[in-house]
Amino acid sequence: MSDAEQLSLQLFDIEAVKFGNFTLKSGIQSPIYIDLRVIISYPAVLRSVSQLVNDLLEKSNIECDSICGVPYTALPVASVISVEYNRPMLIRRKEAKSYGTKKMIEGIYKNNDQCLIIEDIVTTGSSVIETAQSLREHGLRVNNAIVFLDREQNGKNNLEANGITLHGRVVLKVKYRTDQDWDEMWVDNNETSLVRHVSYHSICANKQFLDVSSVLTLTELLQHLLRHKRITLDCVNQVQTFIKSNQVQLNQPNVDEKRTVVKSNYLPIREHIRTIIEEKKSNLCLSADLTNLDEIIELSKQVGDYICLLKIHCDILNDFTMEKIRQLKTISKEKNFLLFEDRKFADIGNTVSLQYTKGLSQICEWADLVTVHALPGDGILKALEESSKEVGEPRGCFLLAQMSSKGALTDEKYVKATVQYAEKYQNFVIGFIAQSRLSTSSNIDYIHCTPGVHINSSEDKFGQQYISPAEAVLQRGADVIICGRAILESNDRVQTAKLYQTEGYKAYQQKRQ
Ligand code: BMP
Repeated sequence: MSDAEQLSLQLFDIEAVKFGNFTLKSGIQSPIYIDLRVIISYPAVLRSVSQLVNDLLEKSNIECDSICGVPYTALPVASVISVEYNRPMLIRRKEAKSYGTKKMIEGIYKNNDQCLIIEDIVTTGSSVIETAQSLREHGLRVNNAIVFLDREQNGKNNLEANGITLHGRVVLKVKYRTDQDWDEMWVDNNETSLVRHVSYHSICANKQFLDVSSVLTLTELLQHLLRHKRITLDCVNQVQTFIKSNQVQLNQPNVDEKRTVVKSNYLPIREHIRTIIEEKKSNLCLSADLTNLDEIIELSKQVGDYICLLKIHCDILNDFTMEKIRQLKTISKEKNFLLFEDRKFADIGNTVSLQYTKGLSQICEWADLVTVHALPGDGILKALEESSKEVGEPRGCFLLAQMSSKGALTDEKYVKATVQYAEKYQNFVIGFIAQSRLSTSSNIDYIHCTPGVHINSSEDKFGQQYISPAEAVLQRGADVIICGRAILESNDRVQTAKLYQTEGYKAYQQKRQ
């Protein structure tokens, strides 16, 4: 007898699968009732379920850095797999905590880690879809899910209709360059010839597929039970008729909604920065105000481990090319920091949207974060947010609320209005460039970045005003310290970056206690 067969009998014996006449939550009368939650009371059964899920994982040659069980029943299954087979686990909360870090994902992960979803039963597929979306929004790659039992009630089709799941078929949303512009399309793996014309970078950014495999289908379960005379043929026919006439349809999104699913990623970028800060013990943003991109690339390799953000001004670079900026982006992913273009947008919406997406630097293509002035009114945020939806990665901005330079016109009234704009566009505005902690009316944990940080200087000749890392964090309430010349003009950039990392993070920890 196969393991799956044996387990099917056990599930029947412990009444995880029952036959008769049941009224479901929806009011529908059903000849079958499946409740896998009971398996936690039968450790041997829980172990067998977990073992079969893990066997399938190994057989399918799926590589993953972590597994994530969908609450609740799949949680213990994932826990057993984690312990028995030494696979690190993540938990996706159903709701964010209302206190502390407001984390949605518990456990340790890095940007681009591969995570496998584990689910006990798939009926509509909605929990798997939701979990995949949420994990992806946190920077994880989710390409596979293993389900213990497929109820065959249209789950697979629903998953497929949501544009993120196809059995054994890969679907890519690719961006490709035409003569004048960028365009995009969906292709699948029998159209891979098209992919040759597409930049590798874009494919990576937009790859959104999920392959779902199940250990057992309902048909197989019924056959096992019939073979071992636990149920009659009549019962099998009744259940199959019921399943056929009760196919569930999830709302099918249109193409535009599909794209929104892929890209509704803004809020997590805030959390992403917090995670990087904790993981790398660094709240240091290096302001790499150098005029040579090659030099920045080299520097980022040397100091990448000690920073959470790398800020540049792309308009001062004399060797800017998209190829080089992509190299920097790759390093940012490897070293786990975000790329921050300090563009300080300050024009009308239409113009900033062009400045953000077009021109030589195509900022939106590569900059995780940008800076924006509130001066022109909130149309600027609307324009940037809309443009940012054209890429398949999370994008966000910092609003400049206060400046570090002497004589800045950012008075109290201005700051208040800036905060109101942030609240209105809270998915895109992830925080502020500020010199103090700003009071907001929502409980969003906006990230406050403070520039003008230097241990050995108090001012430069153009009115830049400096404070120490401790003062920035503990007295002014900064989350992130922005340091430029303090590091760039030092004798040893790497050692100095480490020093600012240590000083900044020590204060950050002290502040959050
Ligand atoms: P430095 O640490 O070398 O003074 O550089 C500070 C960096 O932060 C510069 O890139 C500057 O454009 C930026 N910045 C600032 O100094 N003050 C502000 O109020 C806002 C900024 O973006």
